[in-house]
Amino acid sequence: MGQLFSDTSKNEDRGDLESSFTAYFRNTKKESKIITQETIDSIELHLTKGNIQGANSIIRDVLKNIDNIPINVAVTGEFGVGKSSLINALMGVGPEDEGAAEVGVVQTTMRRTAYKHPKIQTLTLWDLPGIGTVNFPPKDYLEKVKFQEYDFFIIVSATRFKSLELDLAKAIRFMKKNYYFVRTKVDNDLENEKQCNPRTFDREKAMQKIRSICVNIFNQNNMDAPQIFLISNSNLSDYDFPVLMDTLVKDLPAQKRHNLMLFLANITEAAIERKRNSVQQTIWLEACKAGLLATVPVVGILRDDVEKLKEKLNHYRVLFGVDDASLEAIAKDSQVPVEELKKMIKSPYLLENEGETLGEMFFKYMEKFASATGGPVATGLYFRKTYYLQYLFLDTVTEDAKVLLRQI
Ligand SMILES: Nc1nc2c(ncn2[C@@H]2O[C@H](COP(=O)(O)OP(=O)(O)O)[C@@H](O)[C@H]2O)c(=O)[nH]1
Ligand SMILES: [Mg+2]
Repeated sequence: MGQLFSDTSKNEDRGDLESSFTAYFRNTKKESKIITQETIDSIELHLTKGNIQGANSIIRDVLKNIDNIPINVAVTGEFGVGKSSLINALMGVGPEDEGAAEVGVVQTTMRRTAYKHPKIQTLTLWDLPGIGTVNFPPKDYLEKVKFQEYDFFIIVSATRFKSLELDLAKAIRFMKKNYYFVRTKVDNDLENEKQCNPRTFDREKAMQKIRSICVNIFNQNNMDAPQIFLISNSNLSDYDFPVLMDTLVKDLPAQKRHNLMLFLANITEAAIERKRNSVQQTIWLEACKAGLLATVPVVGILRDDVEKLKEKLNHYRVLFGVDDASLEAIAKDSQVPVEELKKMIKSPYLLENEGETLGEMFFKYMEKFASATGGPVATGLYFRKTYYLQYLFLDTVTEDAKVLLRQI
């Protein structure tokens, strides 16, 4: 079970909102926090001083910004290196899905092309023509592609990186932006290696060989080799694609992480967990915001809440790829009928349990929660039931996404 509240055994959480808040974010890993340390500090300071309005208004702004903050990613490389495939992989869409980048087509335009994530409109991936294609010096190239608009660059190659691409990286760093080197099609390299040396083939050694070829280019150009991500767009969970996703999230400023985490594909259990952790922080912040302003505990679940809860559940199902449209797509790809897929998971039926009201569901969940944490949780902290239920929904879609990942 995930950790909605702080771990009470550590005694940091004295049950009041201030210590619960402090403990919750202290127990959240630095690289997965979705708000900056300065923001956490200032909320804590307001709470220490009893300035409820101040704390509340910061949390309200944080929540508003988190959903609206844009992220722009530049993907650059020559034709045929796998840029379009990588863009689709990052968005978690198949090449034939709506909004996907077309794979295997020669770009006829020298202009950049924008791909918007189908579920997260604030996220844009930009397909840029390779620097070798346009043959501009790095500085001019960066100006032409509007470098200042991107959060970071991904420089893609399917063979060796070229000197011009290394110079481009230097220029990007000079402009105080981040870049990542991605070497695609390692599946092909490994396959070739295997065919050439069927008896002595060693996967680790073959990977190491590709890595050192890449690193040598940097050394020859008097540059420290950065981390190079060896990936296959045809097999994302193998090789370095999951490490690439982790690194992108870790390096982004905290306030942008939430959107990036939501958008990254569910290709490993760790990625799904990270998504859960991120959404959980937003539920927690929303609960704190509501808790700060509440004067009287709301014991029941209002009719209004039920509609909002349904919306939340549907939203989480979309985010975790277990909504009806995603199930249809998975069914098509995996040749498993939708009805069979639905039998494996719980979220489609969560609010359809005959005879069980949300109130009953809440009590059952609270019992489970209390027994898992060994006692009453955050006693002084006032949370409305709806937040516990959102947490239950989040748990359910997380589990569903993992079940589907294991099945297909
Ligand atoms: N085996 C293999 N093929 C790939 C990989 N990435 C892309 N391709 C193939 O390489 C060709 C060009 O890919 P595309 O994404 O269109 O490259 P772009 O021109 O850089 O956008 C297509 O036929 C892809 O299917 C990969 O990692 N492994
Ligand atoms: Mg392309």
